[in-house]
Amino acid sequence: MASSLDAHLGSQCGSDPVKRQVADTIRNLCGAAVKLRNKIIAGGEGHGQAHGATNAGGDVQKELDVVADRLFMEAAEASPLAFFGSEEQDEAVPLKPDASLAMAIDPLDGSSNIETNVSIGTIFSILPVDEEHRADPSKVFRQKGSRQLGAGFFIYGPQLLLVMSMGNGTHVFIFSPAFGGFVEMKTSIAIVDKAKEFAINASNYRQWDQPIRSYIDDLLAGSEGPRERDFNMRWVGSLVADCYRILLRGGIFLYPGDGRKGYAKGRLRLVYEANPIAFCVEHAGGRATDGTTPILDLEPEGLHDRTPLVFGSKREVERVGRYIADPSALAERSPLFGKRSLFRA
Ligand code: AFP
Repeated sequence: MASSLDAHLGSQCGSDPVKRQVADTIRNLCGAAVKLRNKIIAGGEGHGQAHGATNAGGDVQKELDVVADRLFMEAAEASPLAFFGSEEQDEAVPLKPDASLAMAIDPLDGSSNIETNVSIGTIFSILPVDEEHRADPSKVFRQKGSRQLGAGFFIYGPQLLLVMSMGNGTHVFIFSPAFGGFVEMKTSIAIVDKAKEFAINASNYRQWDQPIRSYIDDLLAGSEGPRERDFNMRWVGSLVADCYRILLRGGIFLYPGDGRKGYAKGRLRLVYEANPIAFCVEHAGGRATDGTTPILDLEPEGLHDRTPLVFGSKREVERVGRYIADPSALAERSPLFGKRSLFRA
């Protein structure tokens, strides 16, 4: 019989008091996720409608964004957290002054997909709080992702799933109404090294820098191009769903910076999107970078900082880094590259 999330969390913590607090926080998040899932299943005309406000990042808030933010804020208030930072709120909210954890969250990722009944999710990142953060709270969410103590995401899709890591493998749990909680579905996921699929919003092609265009051109050229094999493309447009697919069957996801106003560092948020995704991907043996630098090594400038994001199968992510860092070396490497320009106009 599959073991419960509770048993798994217990095995991850031992007698470590901080890990126990991380586990308690994740338990509370699960309660909020089940409530949100029930609201999504119940439907409602208004869920996908604009709420009439924009969030800190300038995105139009949907009714369900606001519901999700309230549910996860309540879960945060019940948890051993000193600070709560949400995509839907301008500033970090102080909670229990003496607590030793902080949490950043995207309460509803993929909200532009709500009315189309496509998978959506919640992404969370749990960080330590030290004396320096109490002295200057503006530093709490400027910690590198490598300092995360736990991170993961829920997917509200055909199944309610939790993908999470506390730094010891990446694991998947499914909500079982019959059991009344989450049970283990996959332990210690290992992302395959060789990618067959790529995910990118190709409508931005003309806005990308040349190395990204060249990389995608070479994937599209398939067996007739320098890669000498065909690739498939999948793009859900919900980061959680694209990430879960890549965890299960490999591939690469790219949201690079582009030439649109405000998109120099892409669309995705470092603290509550890229960092937790990178934590789960790296602990599953994959890679996550901003093109060249590991995501988990980046120092956020603030809660709502953006970053280009490339993640997935290790070899493929590293290859993108070579296109960016030294395209001339790639042009010399393959005889096929020699016959054609790497940077086509
Ligand atoms: P929304 O939550 O506003 O729908 O944004 C979803 C998201 O942050 C992420 O889940 C997708 O990968 C990405 O945006 C898609 O953005 P574009 O459709 O603008 O390329």
